[in-house]
Amino acid sequence: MDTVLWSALSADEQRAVLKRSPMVGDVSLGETVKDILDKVRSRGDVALLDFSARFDKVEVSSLRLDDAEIRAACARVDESLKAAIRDARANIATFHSAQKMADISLETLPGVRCELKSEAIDKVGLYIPGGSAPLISTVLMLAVPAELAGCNQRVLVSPPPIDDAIVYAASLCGISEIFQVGGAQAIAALAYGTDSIPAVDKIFGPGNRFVTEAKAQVARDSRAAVTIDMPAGPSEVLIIADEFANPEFVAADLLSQAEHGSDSQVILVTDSSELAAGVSAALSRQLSALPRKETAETALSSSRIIITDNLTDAAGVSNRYAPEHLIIQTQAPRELLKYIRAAGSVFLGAYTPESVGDYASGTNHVLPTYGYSKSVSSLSLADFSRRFTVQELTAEGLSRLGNTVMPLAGAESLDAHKNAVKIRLDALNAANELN
Ligand code: HSO
Ligand code: ZN
Repeated sequence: MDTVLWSALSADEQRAVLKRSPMVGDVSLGETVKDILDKVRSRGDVALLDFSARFDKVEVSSLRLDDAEIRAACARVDESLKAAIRDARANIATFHSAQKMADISLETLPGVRCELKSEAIDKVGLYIPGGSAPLISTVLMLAVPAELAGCNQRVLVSPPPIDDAIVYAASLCGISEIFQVGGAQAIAALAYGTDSIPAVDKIFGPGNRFVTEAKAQVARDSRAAVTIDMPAGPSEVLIIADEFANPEFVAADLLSQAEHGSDSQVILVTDSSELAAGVSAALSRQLSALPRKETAETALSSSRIIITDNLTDAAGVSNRYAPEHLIIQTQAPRELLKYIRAAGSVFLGAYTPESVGDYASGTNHVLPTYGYSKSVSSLSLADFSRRFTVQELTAEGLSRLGNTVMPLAGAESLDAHKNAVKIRLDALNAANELN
């Protein structure tokens, strides 16, 4: 990892150090994905089976897993893994069920009632990546809040051959509609529907650049009327550490992020050059023992260590970068927390590795990347519901509010708006005069 002295950098160099590689794909990615979406829209299930054979090199006879297949998959999962999945699920459920928001109902004026309500999104699609690391934990992060929010139809898609533990985790969360299809074609199926896969209202979950591009394209397509959870880029961690941090712990955390993918973003910000040197040494030692050494090594080669004059500056660097995960391993981590303005999820202290949040502490691991943590929140129960408002006025309420609405409508030259109030107030006055 390159080491740079923050205060010695020019403004341009500081910008360059915190720059991410471009997220959106090139023109050809956009066109390839558009072509896949069009084919699924016109040819449905046939296109899905073709794409699975071509891209995943798997011939599936049926897209949907039937009950017997689900039972058989669950039976193949090791008991100790099942217990860990159940334990993680319990913690995630505890934290997410506490996120239920109370409805609001109040009068802004006598006779003017306003309400804020929230209802579950009816149909949700959950995308679970497959490949070299089948993300069992992502099933829990999506399916637990979807179930708690009360989403009626929860459809899970994952590339074939679908991992047994993914099927177990999904079943544990009450999901029975499991389809073995992945990539951009799976996103197309969720957006437009096919004979076997239902169209959903919102699509959740991480994926490779084809999946990410497909989510972006269907979200822009009014024919689909589907929304997505959040924009997604490669996974990231930024660690702020001081001289009191254990360099072995810091190195282990950097590597746990780096092993996700060769494009993973890993940054260490510290006010201690001794700690920086210690982490560099620990990194090479720990790296050599990792099975995913090559992936991690590539990610580390474009990562950096930034030395700042003090910890407040370190927090400033972190805020500019706006990481997905922020780990603070300093003597007083909570002290720094108050300076943090942008981070998807924060991990405080020596005994809080990112891994706990990735799997089982209870927080959600679907988080904003690519600097979006400045304004996008970590996934929560609220993302599985829609909020809407209700209002109801009595005649008295309208009489009071009319003198506020009518001048505003008049000033906007929207006479029909004004008249919708006036016609009622006139009717009320006429009725009052009769009495
Ligand atoms: N760090 C990933 C989540 C994950 N890690 C899943 C392990 N499994 C993105 O937050
Ligand atoms: Zn992870």
